[in-house]
This record gives sequence, C-alpha cells and structure tokens, in this order.
Amino acid sequence: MDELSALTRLRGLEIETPSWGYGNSGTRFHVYPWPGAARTVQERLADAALVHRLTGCCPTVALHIPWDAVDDYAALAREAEEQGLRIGAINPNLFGSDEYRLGSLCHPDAGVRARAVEHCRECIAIAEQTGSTIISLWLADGTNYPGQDDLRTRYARLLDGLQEVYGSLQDGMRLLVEYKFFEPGFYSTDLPDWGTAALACRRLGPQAQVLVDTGHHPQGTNVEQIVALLLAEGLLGGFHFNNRKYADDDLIVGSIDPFELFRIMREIARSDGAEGVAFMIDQSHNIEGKIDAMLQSVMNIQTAYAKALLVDEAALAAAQAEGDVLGAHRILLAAFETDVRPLLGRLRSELGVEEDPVAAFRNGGFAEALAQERGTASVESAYERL
Ligand code: RM4
Ligand code: MN
Ligand code: MN
Repeated sequence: MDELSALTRLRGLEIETPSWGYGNSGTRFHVYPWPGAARTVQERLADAALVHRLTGCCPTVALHIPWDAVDDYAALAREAEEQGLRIGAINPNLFGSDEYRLGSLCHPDAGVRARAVEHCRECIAIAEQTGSTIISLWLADGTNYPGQDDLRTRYARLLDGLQEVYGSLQDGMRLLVEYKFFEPGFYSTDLPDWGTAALACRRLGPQAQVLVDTGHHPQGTNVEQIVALLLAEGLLGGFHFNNRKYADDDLIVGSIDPFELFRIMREIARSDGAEGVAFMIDQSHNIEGKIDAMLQSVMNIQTAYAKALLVDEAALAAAQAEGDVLGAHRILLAAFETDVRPLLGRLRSELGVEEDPVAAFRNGGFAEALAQERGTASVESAYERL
C-alpha cells in the first residue's frame, strides 16, 4: 500500500497499556525497586496517561482486579477521563489467593469454582461501571503431576465455569480467553493453546474470542499462522504483546524478534477482518525503567505495523501465483527493511507528539520528577519473606 494509505491505517492503531506494567515487579528471585515506580492505582493511571500524552495512541489502560481494586469505580473512570484516558480491559485475577492452589474454574472443589465465577461476575460489574467492554481472562489453572487430577473432568469444569461467566456478559461486552502452554502448572495447563481456547470460545458464542499473548507459546511456534487462522475464523479477540527469548519473559515488545512482530502485524495489515481486535501490551519490567520501556514497546508495534502496511500486495500475489518462492520472500523483506522513521515522524507530528517519545520522556525530566515525588519503594519478593 502507498504511504498515504499506510498513514491513515496507522492513525487508527490504538494500543492499550497495562496498569501492572507501571509498578515494581521482578522474578521469583528478587524485585529490584525502581525509583518513581507507581505504587497505587492512581499512580498507575497517571503513568498510563503520560504514555498516552507522549505517544498519542494509547488512550486506554487495562486493570487487574484486585490489584487495582477501589471502592468507587465510576469515580476511577472519571479520574481516568480527566487525564484523557479510558479504562480498557478488566482482568480478573484467579491466581492471587490461597484457595486457588489447585486451580480456579477447574478446581476440584465446587465452592472454590463458584467463588472464581463470582469474581469474574464482579469484574463484569466493574466493566459496566467503568465503561469497559472487554473482560480478558487468563487462568493459572493446571496440575503439576500426572494423576494429580482428571484431565477430562477438568476440561468439563472449565467449560461449565466459562459458560457461567459468559452468561453474565452484557450486550456489547466480549470475553477474551487467553491461553498459555505452561506455568504456573508444570505438568498440564487447562487452557494450554489457541486450539483449546478456540474450542471453548466456539462453545460459548460470538461474544467470546481468543486472546493471543505473544509470549505464551513453545519455542519456535509460528505465531503469525495462529493469528491468520483465528482471523479467518472470526475468533481473534486481541493481543497481549510482549517478547520472549525462553519462556513467558514479558520483555519489551519486538526487542528479541522484531521480524516476528512484523510477520504478526502483517496478518493484521492485510486482513479486512481485524476490526475490533484489541491491541494490548502485557509486560512487566524487572531491571529496566517502567515508562520508557512501555513507550519503546508502543513505538516498536507502530514500526512493525508501518512496515507491514508497506508490503507490495500486488507484486506479492503475483510472485506467489507464479511460484516464485524467493521473489515472494524478498517482497516481504523489502517492506521489513524499509526505514519507516520518516513516515512515523509524520504520524507523530499529526498526533501532536514528539518524533521520539522515549527521548521525549528521557530528556523531559519526567523520571526525575516521579522519583522525587514517589521515592523508591521497598519491595518484598516471595523468597525474601521466607
Ligand atoms: C500471565 C498472563 C496474564 C497476566 C498475568 C499477570 O502470564 O500473561 O495475561 O494477566 O500473567
Ligand atoms: Mn497475558
Ligand atoms: Mn504472560
């Protein structure tokens, strides 16, 4: 496509950032506190709003409940609005309580399952109060040992629980079902892959779609093919963007494999079925800053999308039809190798933001001001509490 049409498409790209990406987080070995990291939901909203001001393309922030729980959600939504922000996906947390040791929706105990469903309903109510239309559900459910629980029974419990949650959705709301092939369960995960998530969504109905977290696949998985198939089936609900090298590393989007990100965005760029796909970042920063890492992720997504939009579709279709294997591949490479910085510069000047949002943050004294205002929190990690 030509640059002008690419610019129009780029203008339409909105990226949601996660509240949990602005606070301190770490590995199971240690949490290194970052000066000025957000400590409260208000500070997390403020950071998301700053990211939107610096990029012009991140108008929504995802919440994780109860991490972001407040008494008055309508007031929280108003607070967001005052800063030019809206509340995006509501993420139920079905792993942060002692009773989820053996799972949540798939737990052997009916009482625990019922309370997990109830928590999801609470999140639907929060979505109503905050004007959000997406519930994005990730289950930490799984088992550690063969024989620990019955796999088929767990699948039946999963479908029952999801059906109950689905039945409580309001019109216009969507349930995005996320999958992950391992962790925290080491032997089995109840929603391990896109196929299981897609089967569940098919059973549930049109308001359920699959959420692809780019870090949730085994090494070497062709993620863009998953994206292509889900789009073809009308089942792609959204993304959790991040990057991985080995496991669910939650690194800056596009930092390890920008070509993979380009290939994923190419499926979005060429698809006419991509309306409604939610572009969300799911990232947590261990040793880097929070806000500039988020800005870099946003920029990398825009870069990949810009390159993907520039693929010469007509030439590619012709090369494919002729069976010109290398020729077709080189057409993709040509787009990937294009310097899109001038195009993104134009986009950002139209959006009224600086050409390099990371540089704008780093040179603007923001980090220093936040460190001054918030200080450096001390954080406990699980092992240090032992
Ligand atoms: C999971 C998954 C979920 C996120 C949690 C915190 O690995 O990616 O989306 O909510 O981490
Ligand atoms: Mn995720
Ligand atoms: Mn994850």
